[in-house]
Order: sequence, then structure tokens, then C-alpha cells
Amino acid sequence: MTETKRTYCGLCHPRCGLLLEIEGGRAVRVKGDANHPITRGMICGRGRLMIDHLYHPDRLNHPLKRTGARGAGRWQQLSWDQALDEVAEKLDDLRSQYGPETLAFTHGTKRTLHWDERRFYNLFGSPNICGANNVCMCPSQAVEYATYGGFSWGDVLRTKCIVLWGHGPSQSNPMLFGAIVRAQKNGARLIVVDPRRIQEAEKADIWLPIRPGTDVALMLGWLRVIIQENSYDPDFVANWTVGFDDLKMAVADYTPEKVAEITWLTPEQVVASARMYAMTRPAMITWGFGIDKQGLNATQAARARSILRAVTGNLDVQGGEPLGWAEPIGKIVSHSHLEFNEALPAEQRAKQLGTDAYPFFGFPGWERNAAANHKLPPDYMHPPLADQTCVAHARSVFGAMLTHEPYPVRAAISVASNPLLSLAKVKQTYEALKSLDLYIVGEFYLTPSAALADYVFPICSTVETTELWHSHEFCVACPRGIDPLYERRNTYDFWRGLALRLGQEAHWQWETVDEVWDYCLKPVGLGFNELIEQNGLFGRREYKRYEKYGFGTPSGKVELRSSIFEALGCEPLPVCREMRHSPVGDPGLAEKFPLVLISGSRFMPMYHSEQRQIEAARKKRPDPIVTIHPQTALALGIEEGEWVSLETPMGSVRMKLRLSEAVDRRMADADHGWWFPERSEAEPELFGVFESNVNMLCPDGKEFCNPEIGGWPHTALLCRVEKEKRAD
Ligand SMILES: Nc1nc2c(c(=O)[nH]1)N[C@H]1C(S)=C(S)[C@@H](COP(=O)(O)OP(=O)(O)OC[C@H]3O[C@@H](n4cnc5c(=O)[nH]c(N)nc54)[C@H](O)[C@@H]3O)O[C@H]1N2
Ligand SMILES: Nc1nc2c(c(=O)[nH]1)N[C@H]1C(S)=C(S)[C@@H](COP(=O)(O)OP(=O)(O)OC[C@H]3O[C@@H](n4cnc5c(=O)[nH]c(N)nc54)[C@H](O)[C@@H]3O)O[C@H]1N2
Ligand code: SF4
Ligand SMILES: [Mo]
Repeated sequence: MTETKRTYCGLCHPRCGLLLEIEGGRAVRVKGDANHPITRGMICGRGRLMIDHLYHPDRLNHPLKRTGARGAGRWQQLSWDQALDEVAEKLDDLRSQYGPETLAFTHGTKRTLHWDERRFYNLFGSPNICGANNVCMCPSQAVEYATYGGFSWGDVLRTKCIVLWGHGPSQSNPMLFGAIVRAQKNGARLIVVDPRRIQEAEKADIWLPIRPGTDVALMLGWLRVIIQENSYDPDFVANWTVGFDDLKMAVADYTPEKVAEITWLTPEQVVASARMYAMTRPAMITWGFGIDKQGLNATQAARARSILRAVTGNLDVQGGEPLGWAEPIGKIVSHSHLEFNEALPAEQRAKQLGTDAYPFFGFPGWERNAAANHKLPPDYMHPPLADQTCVAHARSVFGAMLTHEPYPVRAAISVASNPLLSLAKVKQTYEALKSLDLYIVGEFYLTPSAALADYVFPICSTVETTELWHSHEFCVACPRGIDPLYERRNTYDFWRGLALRLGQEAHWQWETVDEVWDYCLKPVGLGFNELIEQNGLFGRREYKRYEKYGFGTPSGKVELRSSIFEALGCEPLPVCREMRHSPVGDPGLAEKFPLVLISGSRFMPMYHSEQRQIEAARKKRPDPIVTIHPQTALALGIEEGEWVSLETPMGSVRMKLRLSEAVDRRMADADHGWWFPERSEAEPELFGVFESNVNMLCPDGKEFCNPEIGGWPHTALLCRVEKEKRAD
């Protein structure tokens, strides 16, 4: 007999509705849930692999404790209680010896709840949560809070013009891509700013093949055209912004000719695209990782993008860039409340590593954003999440593991992150993790990072747990499809298990995560099960609420000139910087490393370093790939399908060569996230983690990071591609 259970996929961000078919207690098939109120039966090629993932023989099913040397691949199984008891005791000892700040956390992309770890760290007393946050979306969030008091999310289905700026949803967000295709059918224009001729570029009205890392110059050029041609919204600018005259001066030099020279575009392309964006209303610019991964320029590009949205009058209008939470969705208990940031005392906040160098992304910036937000009704605009706008800098944290400066970091926990694959400067991350007294990982699989742990906890898949998923406009209950297999548990149980053993019991009153969801839904008069039954809660959006409340910034207006940046010694108006390793930034280096490197462009069905062990996924992408133009390959004497060495001044990796006219002759496009689960775990092999891991080539020194947030570059670097030199 087949039983069908409603559940959800969390193998990437959208949380699509799934139906799990269960026979004899075992899930055997998966398909999209046609009754899901948002995803309506759609699932992608990765979601279809849920069964393979759920029962994969490599899955971690029991807690493990290291028995040999770190990284030697020798483990013993133990019970959750035993493992949690031992870990808690060690954490307690380390806290007494070095202070709570000695415990760090490495953060991945939004796959788990995140507020639970923040709550645990706040109560433990450590401000040292670090990870991909400085490069992924969080910078945009922090910047938008400082500029207009919230994070906007384009209204794709009702817009007339979409700008995909460093964003390739056909590979990275299939649900959004579907919506863009529908919007185009309804007449929306599409502008794509991307160095590669991606699928979206083929469909675009205008494609701008920009030189990587120079997007701020184009944004400033657009602003200049828009101001000169009076195609901005004069009423909005006059009534709702501060700093317009300063902005005018800041963009004055960015003539179409100058922008063209910087960006590899033509002056005509600059002007035509600016006009299309400004004169087609309403319009929206999506968030794209192509911007956030630019290191030096990422923060200022996010600032310039938010300014473009504002001066064109697209903020908080239908079809533009809505702001804030729809009624009554905003009443649901926010993640910022669950984070419990007030629990971390000022003297512990002051110890956050890296904040001296990058104040805007640490407590000094977060506290200013939060103070400005407090003027607004909380159900209209939730406070900035510390999880997304207030983190320690990974390199400072790893530095403190190695040097014990400014104080020793002796322990770390990684849950839902694979730092050896995701962070720049792999070797230092490796040395740092190796040096710890205690390293704990919560995972699905034994990854290269997990292989270095002292304890590994088996975490259940999304279909084995629940989640309350909300956007600004709706809230959906994500139900459990089957009970957790073996001894897998969800991350809430992991954190609560530790918390109870470390004196935090008063603050973890909910025994299960389902009870947390009931607590969150109480203000809207629902329980989690009722929400499942009524198939979601949908809000009613009001537009232009700034007319009622103002913006959640210090001035109450959109700050084209940012007072928060200024107070923290950061550039208050958008500026363009030349990337350190670029054909212009270092022409001498460019002679030795002549190609501009971009890394990590998304591809299906892989997600970052995941799915490498899943046969059906691996068939589609068996090897790490670097792509260059056929003419470039001809000149280098290398051919499609051969293994090549890809090198930057940081190091060298091997990848398989692909040739494509979709990339410029002057650049190379390399996969990220590669390790080889089929190889040996024990060191020195460590699943081949150093062999084809593109982050071996990415730097994160201060000269490469933007001074506001400290984001490091995964794009716009210099590299060379050569025939592989064989040892034989
Ligand atoms: N060179 C280069 N580097 C990049 C990027 C790039 O474009 N180029 N992209 C960057 C970006 S945007 C990001 S966000 C980071 C991503 O960085 P990470 O999030 O660290 O990347 P993943 O490889 O997805 O690692 C997540 C790990 O968590 C596990 N996992 C997944 N879901 C869960 C869960 O629900 N619970 C638990 N406990 N574990 C789970 C997976 O098995 C996987 O090993 O990488 C960054 N690194
Ligand atoms: N299949 C798959 N989907 C994913 C992920 C995954 O690993 N795999 N990761 C998820 C995560 S955490 C994230 S953050 C999102 C990111 O998803 P996207 O925002 O789509 O990010 P990317 O694919 O990294 O880069 C988008 C585009 O930026 C371009 N680009 C690179 N450098 C530059 C530049 O300097 N300027 C401009 N204008 N463009 C540039 C690339 O050519 C690429 O087409 O994807 C999510 N979805
Ligand atoms: S992996 Fe696919 S099915 Fe799963 S949440 Fe992401 S888009 Fe949806
Ligand atoms: Mo990301």
C-alpha cells in the first residue's frame, strides 16, 4: 500500500512543496505537491533526488567521536546523550579557561534555522559567528537597512522591467526563473548585466557583457544618465531622500565614455540600458551574487543599486521593490526576536573579531541599523537580523585560532556549512581547524570539514523535520514527511541539547521545534497544524507605507548619503574601486596571469559542495570544469575535455576544460565546491579537497576585501590556464 505524505524540500532556499510516497515505512518516490500554495507542484532536478539523498549510504546516521589523530578517519559511534554530555563539558571547560568568545561558529547559506545557533551563542556569550555571510546576500541586507531601512524584494510578476544584475536564476533559482519567464510573457523588459552570455542573456532586451568587478562604475554611469536626463522621480527625490546634491557630484565624472572604458562596454550600451531601466516603470533590480562576490566593490555596488531603486521612484510600489511585511505576516514572531540578541552583553559584543576592521558589518553597524528600525512599527518592518547583518570576520576568527591573537579561539562548531570548500584561502582554514582543541560538526555527510572534527552529529533532512517558512508576504507550514531515520535529529534539537547542559534551560522553553512554530504563530491566532490545514497564510500588502511611517534610517528618509556609513568612517557615497588583481589594477601581474577569473557560477543539479556523492547528480557533472573561449584555448594549445591547471598568484588547481563562446576571450569561468567523496577520507587525501577547490585560488587579505563589510572576492581575479604539467 502506498501512503502519500505532504512535506517539503530544503535542498536549496525556496522550500518547495513535496509529496512523499511511502511504502512499507520507506519513502520510495517524490514529486511536487500540486496543492502547495506557492510552488504549485514545481520541483527542480535537485529536489527530484530527495530519495537518493535521504537513503544515501554515505549519510551520517549516528553521532561519531574521533578516536585517532584529527583527520585520520577513525571514529567511534556513541549516543546523542553521551556525545552532547562530553561536548558540553569540554565547552564549559574552555569557557572557564579562555572566556566564552573562544567558541566560534562557521555559517553556511540559509539551509537551517540559524536563529537557534544565534540564540545559543548569545546565551553562551560568544560574538564569533562567522562564515559566508560577508559575501552572500547579507551585505546587501545590511546596506539596504542603512539606505532605506529594510530589504526589498522585487515584485517580479507585476513589474514592467527586470534587471538581472550578476544573477543567473535559470541555474540558481529555478522558481524565480519561471516567474521571470512569465513576466516577460506579460510584456516585461529584461536587462541582463553579466560577463557571460547566459540563458537569461539570450532572452534579454539588452545584455551587457561587463568586465567582472566593474559594476559600480556602470551603476554610477546609469545614475549620471538618469540625473542628467531628468528621468528620476523628482517628487520622491525631493520629499524622501537626503544627499541628492552630493550624489550628483559623486557621479559627475562617470560619463558614458569613462564607464565604457572601465567596463568593456560601449557608451551607447551604457546610455541605452540606463534609459530602458529609468523609463520603464515600475522596474526592479534583482539581488545577484555576481555583485556580492566582488570583494573590494561589493558593498558600494549594493549601495549604488539601492540608490538606483530609490531615485527612480521604484521603492515600495507595486511591480517595483516592495518594502516591509504585509499584514498580518509581520505579526508572526520574527527571527530577530528568536535570536535573542539582547542576551549578549556589551563587553562580549566588543570582542567580536574583525569588527575593528569592518565596523559596519559588526555590532557598531548593526546597533545603528537596529536603533533606526525601532522608530517603525515592528510588524511593518522587522529589526535587522543579527544573523544576516552582524558577524565576525572569518579571516580574523581563523587567524585567532592560529595565532591566539587578540585572544585564543580554541573551539568551533560548524552546522550546515562546509568551510573548507566555501571560504577563500583554503589552506589557512585547514590549518586553523586542525589547530583547535574542539571542533564539532552537524552534517548530512562526512565532508572534508567534518572529517577534521572531534564530534560529528547526524542531522536529518528537511523531509524528516518541520519548518515555518515565510517571506514578507506569506507564511507556509512545511510538514514532516517521515520520522527521522536512524539517530538523525534536527538542528534545533542539537542546539537545545547543548543549551540544556550549559545552563540555558530557562531560554529554551519549547521542547520541540514544532512548539516554537506554535509560539511564533500565536499572534496571528494560528497553530502550526492549523496552518498546515489551511495551506498557508497570505498577507495583504499596502504600498508606500513610508508616507505613514518614514524610512527606518537615522533621518527617516532614503539616505543617498549614508549617515551610518559616515559615522563609522566608511565612504558615505558610492565609490568605484579598481580590483587589486585586475588588468588595470596590476598590469604587470596581468602579463603573467592574463585572464580574468570568475568562480562559482551556479549549475544544476549541484548546490555548492553538495551532491558530489549522489550518482545521478554526478552523472550530469562528473568533473570540475573551467570554461574559456575557443579562441583563447587555440592560442594556448589546449583542447576541450583535457585536464588543465588553473592558477592565480594564490595557488593552482586542476579542472577539466570546457570551451564556450558564451564567455569573453579575456576571461575564465571556474566551478566552485569540488571535492571527491569517492576518495579516501584519511589525510593527506582528505577527499581530494585541495585538488580542484577553486577557493585555493581566492584571497581574503585586507587589500582584497571591501572596507565596510570585509567581503572577499570570488570573482574578478587574475588567472592563467595551462596544459597540465604531469609529474611523470
Ligand atoms: N569560489 C567561490 N566560493 C564560494 C561561492 C562562489 O560563488 N565561489 N559562493 C559562496 C556562497 S554565496 C555561499 S552562500 C557559500 C556556501 O557555503 P556553504 O553553505 O558552507 O556551502 P555548502 O557546500 O552548501 O555546505 C553546506 C553543508 O551543509 C550541509 N547541509 C545542508 N543542509 C543542511 C541542513 O539542513 N543541516 C545541516 N546540519 N547541514 C546541512 C551540506 O551537506 C553541506 O556539506 O559558499 C561561498 N563560496
Ligand atoms: N544550482 C545551484 N543553485 C544555487 C546555489 C548553488 O550552489 N547551485 N547556491 C545558492 C546561493 S547560496 C546563492 S548566493 C545563489 C547565487 O545565485 P546567483 O546570484 O545566480 O549567483 P552566481 O551564479 O554565483 O552568479 C550569477 C552571475 O554573476 C555573473 N558574474 C560573475 N562575476 C560578475 C561580476 O563581476 N559582475 C557581474 N555583473 N556579474 C558577474 C556570473 O557569470 C553568473 O552568471 O544561488 C543559490 N542557488
Ligand atoms: S532544490 Fe529544487 S525542489 Fe528543492 S527547494 Fe530548491 S528549487 Fe525547490
Ligand atoms: Mo550564497
